[in-house]
Amino acid sequence: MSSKMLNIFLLLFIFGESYGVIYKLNETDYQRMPALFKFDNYEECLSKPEGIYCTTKFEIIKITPNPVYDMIVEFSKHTVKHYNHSKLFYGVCLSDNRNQTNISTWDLKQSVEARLNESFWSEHRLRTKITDISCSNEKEDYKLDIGDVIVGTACLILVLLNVVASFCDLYFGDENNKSPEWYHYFSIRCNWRRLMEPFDETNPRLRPLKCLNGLRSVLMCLVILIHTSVPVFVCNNNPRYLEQWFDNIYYHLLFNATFIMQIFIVISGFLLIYNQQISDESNEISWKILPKRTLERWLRLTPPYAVILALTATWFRHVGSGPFWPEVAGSEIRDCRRYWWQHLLYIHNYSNESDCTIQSWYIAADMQLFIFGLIIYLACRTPRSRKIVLPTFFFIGIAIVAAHTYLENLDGTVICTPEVIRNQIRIDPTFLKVYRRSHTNIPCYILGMGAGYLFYYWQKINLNLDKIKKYKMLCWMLGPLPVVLGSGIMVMASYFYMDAPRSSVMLRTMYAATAKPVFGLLFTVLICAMIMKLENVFRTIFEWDCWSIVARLSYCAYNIHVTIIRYTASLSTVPFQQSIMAMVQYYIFILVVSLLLSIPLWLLVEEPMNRVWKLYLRSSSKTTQVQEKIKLK
Ligand SMILES: *[C@@H]1O[C@H](CO)[C@@H](O)[C@H](O)[C@H]1NC(C)=O
Ligand SMILES: *[C@@H]1O[C@H](CO)[C@@H](O)[C@H](O)[C@H]1NC(C)=O
Ligand SMILES: *[C@@H]1O[C@H](CO)[C@@H](O)[C@H](O)[C@H]1NC(C)=O
Ligand SMILES: *[C@@H]1O[C@H](CO)[C@@H](O)[C@H](O)[C@H]1NC(C)=O
Ligand SMILES: *[C@@H]1O[C@H](CO)[C@@H](O)[C@H](O)[C@H]1NC(C)=O
Ligand SMILES: CC(=O)N[C@H]1CO[C@H](CO)[C@@H](O)[C@@H]1O
Repeated sequence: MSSKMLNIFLLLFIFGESYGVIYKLNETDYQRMPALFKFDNYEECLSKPEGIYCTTKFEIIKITPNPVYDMIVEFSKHTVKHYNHSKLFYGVCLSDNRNQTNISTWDLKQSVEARLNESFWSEHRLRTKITDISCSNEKEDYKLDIGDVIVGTACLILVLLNVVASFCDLYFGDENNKSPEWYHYFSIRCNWRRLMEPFDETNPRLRPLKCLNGLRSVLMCLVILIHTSVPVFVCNNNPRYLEQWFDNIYYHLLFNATFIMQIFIVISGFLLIYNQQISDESNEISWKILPKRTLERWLRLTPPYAVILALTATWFRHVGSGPFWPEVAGSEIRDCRRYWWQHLLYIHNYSNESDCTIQSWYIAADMQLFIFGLIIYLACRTPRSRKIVLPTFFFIGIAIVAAHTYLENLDGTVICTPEVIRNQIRIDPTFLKVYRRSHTNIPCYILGMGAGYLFYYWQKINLNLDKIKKYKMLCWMLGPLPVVLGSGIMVMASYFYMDAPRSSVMLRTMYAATAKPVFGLLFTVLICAMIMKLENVFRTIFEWDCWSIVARLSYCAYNIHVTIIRYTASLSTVPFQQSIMAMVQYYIFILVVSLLLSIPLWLLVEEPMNRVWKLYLRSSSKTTQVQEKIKLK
C-alpha cells in the first residue's frame, strides 16, 4: 500500500516536474530569489528637502540565460501556494535629483527603472520593467472638486438635521406624547434608545427567531476576520512564512471561509418567505407588492451604503497618504468614482473589474435574489406548486454553477491563492463569474426559502417535537454536527491546494456543484433546529441579549469595515507584520473600530432614514413592524 502511494506520489512528482513546476524550495534557494517586497525608509526619504518616494510594481526580465530567473518562473507556477515571484513591489526613495533642474518634466518612471535596472543587474543579472508606479512628496495635495463639495454638504446637512432634531427632542420632547413629531425620527436620543432596545420577546411568533441575531453577529465578526488578513498579503517582510500557511490544514478554514456567505444567503431567503407569509395573513397577495417591496428594500439598504460609497469616491482621497495608499485604496477610489451608479442600482456584481467596495457584491446579490424569491413567492401560491418549483430551481441553480465551472474552466470554489489575496480577490475568475453573481447563489437561497415555508407551516399546525426531543443525544448533536461537517466541506477544498497539477475539470465541477448546496443544507438544518428549540448548545449562545445590538449594527459594520481596513493599512509605512499575535491584535482593533463607527452611521443615517421611509410607505404597517424586528441584512 505504502509503496503504491509512493509510486503515485512519484508519478505526480515527475508529472509535475515535466511541466517545470517547483513545489518546494529550501531556505538557501529561496534566498537566492530577489525579495518580493522591499521598502526604503519612508519618513527619512520625505524629510529630505528633495525627497520623492515612489512605490512601484514591476516585473523582472532576463536578457541573458539565468538559472535564478528560471527557478523563479518555475516556483511561481505553483500558483495555489506561491506568490508570483516575478512580480515585485518596492518602495524607492529618489532623493538625489540634483541633475533634474525641471521637476515637472522629470520622468520619475525612467529614473526609478534605471535605479532598479542597475541594482538588479549587479545583484541578480536581471533587468526590470515597471508596470505601475505612484510617487509622492507629501507636499502635493488633491484639489477639492465638485463631488467633494456636494457630498460634504449633504453629510453636513444630515448631521445638522440630527443635531437640531436632538435639541428639539431634548427641549420639546414629551415622553407621554404618543404620536411622534418629525424630530423624533432624527433625534439621536430616540434612536439610541432604539439601538439599545432588547429583542421584543412578547411576540410568540418572532421569539424563536432571536437566535438568528446571534448567528448573524457571529458571522459578521468572522467576515471581518477574513478581510483583515488581506493587507498582510499585500506587503510583508516574510512571504515564505505566509506561503507555508498553505501547507497547514487548519489555515484552510480561513482560506475557504468564503463559504460562510452562504449562511447569510440562507437566512435571507428564510426571512423573506417567513415575513411575507405573516404579512399576507392580513393583506391580499397580489403582484402589486413586487415593486413596492423592492422599493422598500432598496430604500432600506441604500442610505448607509450610499454614504460609504459617496465618502469613498470623494473625501477618502484626502485622508490617506503613505507608501501603501495607492495600492490598498487607489483603485477603489478610482472605481467608485467611475461606477457609483452601478452600485446604487445593485447591478455591479454583473460588471467586471470594479474594485469599489468589493464586499458589496453580497448586497447586490441579496437584492437580486430578493426580487427572484419574491417572484417565486407570488407565482407559487399553492403548496403543490411550491413543491415542484422550489426543487426545480434548486437543481437548476446547481446546474448553472456546474455549467459555469465546466465551460469556463473555473475552480471548485474561490481559491484564495497568495496572488488572489494580494490583489484583493478582484482578479479571480471564479470570484467574478460564480461567487458574486446572484444566479449562481440560487441553491442556498432556495434552501432558505424552503425553510421559511416549513417553519411557518410548523408554527401553524403547532408541530409537536416531543418525540424527537426524547433522543437527547440526537438533539445535542444537531448543533455541533452541521458545524463540524460544514467545516469538513471547507477543509475538503484544501485538496485543490495540493502540491500537484491542477485537478481535473470534472472534479472541480463536482465540487462546485455540490459543496455549497450541501454546506447550505447543513446550516439550514442547524437554523431549523435552533428555531424549533431542538438544539440548545448554540441557541443559548446566540440568544444572548447583546447580540441584538450587534445585529442591528451589522449591516453598517459590513459596509464600513473594508474602508477601515484600507485606511488603517495605509497608515503603515513599513511592511505589515505577519506574526499571528500581530494579526490577532489588528483584527480586534478593526472589529472594535468597525462596530464603534457603525454606531454613528446607524444612529445618524440608517435608522432615521428607515423610519422616514416607513412613514411614507405606511399603508402596510403590519409588515414593516415585523421587518423592523428582524431586519434582513
Ligand atoms: C538546497 O537545494 C539545493 C538544490 O536544489 C542544494 O544544492 C542545496 O545544497 C540545498 N541546501 C540546503 C541547505 O539543503
Ligand atoms: C507571473 O508574472 C509574470 C509577469 O507578469 C507573468 O508573465 C507570468 O505568467 C506569471 N506567472 C504565473 C504562473 O502566473
Ligand atoms: C548628473 O549628470 C552628470 C552629467 O550628465 C553625470 O555625470 C552624473 O552622473 C549625473 N549625476 C546623477 C546623480 O545622476
Ligand atoms: C519646466 O518644464 C515645463 C514644461 O515643459 C515648462 O513649462 C517650464 O517652463 C519649465 N521650467 C523651467 C524652470 O525650465
Ligand atoms: C531597464 O532594462 C530594460 C531591459 O533591458 C530596458 O528595456 C529598459 O529601457 C531599462 N530601463 C532604463 C530606464 O534604463
Ligand atoms: C463597466 C463594466 O465593468 N462593464 C463590464 C460589465 O461586464 C461585462 C461582461 O460581464 C464587461 O464586458 C463590461 O466591460
